[in-house]
Amino acid sequence: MRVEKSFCRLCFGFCGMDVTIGDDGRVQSVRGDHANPVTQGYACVKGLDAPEALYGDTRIMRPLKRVGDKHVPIGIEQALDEIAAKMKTIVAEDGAQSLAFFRGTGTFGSNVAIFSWPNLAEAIGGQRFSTMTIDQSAKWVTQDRLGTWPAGKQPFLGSDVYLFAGSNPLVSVFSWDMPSQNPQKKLKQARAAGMKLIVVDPRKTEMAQFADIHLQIYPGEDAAVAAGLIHVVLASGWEDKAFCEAHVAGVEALRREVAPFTPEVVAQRAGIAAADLIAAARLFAVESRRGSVSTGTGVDMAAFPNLAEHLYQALGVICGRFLRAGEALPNPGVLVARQPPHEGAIGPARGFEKAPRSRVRGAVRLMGESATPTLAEEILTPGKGRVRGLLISGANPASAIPDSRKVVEAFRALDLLVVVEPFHSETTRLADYVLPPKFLYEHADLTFGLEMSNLEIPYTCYTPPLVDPPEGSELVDEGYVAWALAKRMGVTLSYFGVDLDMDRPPSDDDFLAILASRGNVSYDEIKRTAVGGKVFDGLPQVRVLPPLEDRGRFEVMPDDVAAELRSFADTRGAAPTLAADGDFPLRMIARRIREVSNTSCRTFKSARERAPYNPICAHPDDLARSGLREGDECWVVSDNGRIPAIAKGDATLKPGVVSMTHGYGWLVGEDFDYRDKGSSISLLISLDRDCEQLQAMPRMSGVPVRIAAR
Ligand SMILES: Nc1nc2c(c(=O)[nH]1)N[C@H]1C(S)=C(S)[C@@H](COP(=O)(O)OP(=O)(O)OC[C@H]3O[C@@H](n4cnc5c(=O)[nH]c(N)nc54)[C@H](O)[C@@H]3O)O[C@H]1N2
Ligand SMILES: Nc1nc2c(c(=O)[nH]1)N[C@H]1C(S)=C(S)[C@@H](COP(=O)(O)OP(=O)(O)OC[C@H]3O[C@@H](n4cnc5c(=O)[nH]c(N)nc54)[C@H](O)[C@@H]3O)O[C@H]1N2
Ligand code: SF4
Ligand SMILES: [Mo]
Repeated sequence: MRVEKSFCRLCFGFCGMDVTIGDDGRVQSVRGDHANPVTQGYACVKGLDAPEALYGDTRIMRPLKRVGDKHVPIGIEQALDEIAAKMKTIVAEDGAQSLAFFRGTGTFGSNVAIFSWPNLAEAIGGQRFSTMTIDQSAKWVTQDRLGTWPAGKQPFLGSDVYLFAGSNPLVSVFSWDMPSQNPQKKLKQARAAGMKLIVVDPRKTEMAQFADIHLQIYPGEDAAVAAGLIHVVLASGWEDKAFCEAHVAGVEALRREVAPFTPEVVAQRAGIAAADLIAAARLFAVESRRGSVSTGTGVDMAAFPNLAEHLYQALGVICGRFLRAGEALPNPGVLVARQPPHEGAIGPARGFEKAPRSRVRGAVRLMGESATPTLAEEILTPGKGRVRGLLISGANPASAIPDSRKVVEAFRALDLLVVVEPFHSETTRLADYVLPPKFLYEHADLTFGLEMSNLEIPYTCYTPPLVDPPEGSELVDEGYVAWALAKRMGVTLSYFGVDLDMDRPPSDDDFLAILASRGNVSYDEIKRTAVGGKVFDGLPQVRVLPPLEDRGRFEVMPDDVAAELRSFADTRGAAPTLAADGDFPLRMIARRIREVSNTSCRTFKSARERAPYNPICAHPDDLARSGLREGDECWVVSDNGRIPAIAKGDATLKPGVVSMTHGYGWLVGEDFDYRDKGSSISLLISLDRDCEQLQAMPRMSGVPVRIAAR
């Protein structure tokens, strides 16, 4: 028996782990590594269930091929030959755009997978899809319309205020702005150092428990809240005038357009007190000097996501909450050496206006990606460019994309469905080929993802592979799959701009060496010194340079955003809708829980014991109004379908708002026992109605529903 250091990759937390390996070469147990400098012993139930994840009976151990309605084992090279032959036929008949490559959150567990899959798509000329466009695509739209600041926002560490809207890092262990490794500890430290916290969320979440001001709004009213905050700031003269003068265009248009959003109007729409909105604006803009706005999925999944996201970020902009010339970046970068940026904005690129639109619904492409909400239609709509082949890595879109009835129908209509996936899932059930990868402690990796998001210190962690794949298995290296398909298609796979040698199969180590080659520390040194995690304190600081003469400007109120704000102002808002006793008087929001990650980890022992199904949570008064008691079996009904559930009272929810965890259920059309598998809230959401115009993002939060006795 031996104990080795590594890190968990089941979510973005990348918690440092002590892994106990038995004499049989299998992982016996894991526990949080207290010596890890950033995660300091933190680990959740999913991560601690690693032996179950690796050796449980839902893991796939050999490549599979569909024959009739059964999956049978197939050798990997044979599978790759057959897949490539089919891909070639599709390309020859209909062009490369008829092949789609989909990347999901599972690839966050492998740097090789997350970057090689889109590169395979690029090399072949296929369409790229990912979960970003059913998650936080509004962030990409906002960058494109507002502009960016290369030096970054004022970092979380050292700030005296932060506003979090629709983000609950204490459970999701994810934030774009707050270091979310061991999130409770990070938050408590910041609070102890004097940080004030404003939380905008329909539920009194784990995060809201720490808030100085909690704006408990109706879902879908973020645009009103953000417009109202801006209104108060501008009306009171609390904006950073020098910053606006130097770096912002459109402040007067912004002032004019948010004028209707007085505190009283916002209070009425969002169901909050006007005084709380004013207090939040004051706390953010004048009582604090440093700190910014951070949004999560709550904002970007509700109605008007592009508008809401734009306005929240614009609030940070008019208050000038960015790093300025002379200030040091929080992290000079270990795996990527940061170059000193100039103070100043890069004006809106509006790339989505230039990229060719999708042939269905005219949806825009963002960052070169097609919009996932249109994937089913791309498959089902006849014509040139129809998607006929779908190659998926680390995703379970048959369950995770809303309106799964339509998605499953589309997947059944494909000529080729390939899934790279360690576990049986709704999507593998439909696949022609399933290629199971090495997973978790079976492969080497780096904590690169942290450096790209919210890590504010020069930390990195390397793990070698700790255990061999289980005996008798045939598991693939994810990079090898991408390389081997590229080779068979006669194209060159690249990785971070480096063309791979197409005569010699690359190892994971080759990929990781390329990844680390742009860093401040050599890959060899990282491998030698950063097992278990290391903070590279000695790296020289990178400071922001003075502004350039011809710098760009943020655009806080371009015409299209103004038009959206006006049409938003015309909507009745959630509050009147809730008051009216319509068919669907309640608004459903998502609810992440520690036991599962989207559709993943449901089958682990921890989830089966602690959260085998997903109850519908409602304020006790709403339960009573629906004629239900705690534990009653019921239906949750929307205009798109109905699903079984069990009622659970929860006073942390705003009355009128209900919540249910996504990712549960089983393949559409199959019988299942709700108490054993839960049910899928995807079925309640429409891909056709209530979508954001540009990128077809469906309304996934604030979904109108009712609860009815069963
Ligand atoms: N345990 C676990 N961890 C996860 C995941 C998981 O499923 N389980 N998923 C991972 C993924 S893919 C992602 S993208 C991240 C997401 O990470 P987060 O964005 O932090 O996701 P949530 O924890 O769902 O927090 C969203 C919050 O938005 C609130 N909300 C809902 N509707 C609205 C609204 O209209 N307005 C506002 N202001 N708030 C609203 C919800 O009540 C909730 O508290 O988490 C990741 N981490
Ligand atoms: N109604 C509703 N729907 C939602 C959401 C919501 O809040 N409400 N959240 C949405 C969000 S934010 C997202 S990001 C999507 C997520 O959509 P998906 O990414 O499709 O869902 P996951 O369950 O995260 O799927 C990850 C898959 O990767 C597999 N996997 C794990 N590790 C590895 C690995 O190392 N390699 C490979 N190849 N595979 C691996 C897992 O077994 C799992 O099947 O769901 C979205 N769906
Ligand atoms: S799943 Fe849990 S243990 Fe693993 S990285 Fe995420 S928070 Fe950490
Ligand atoms: Mo996500």
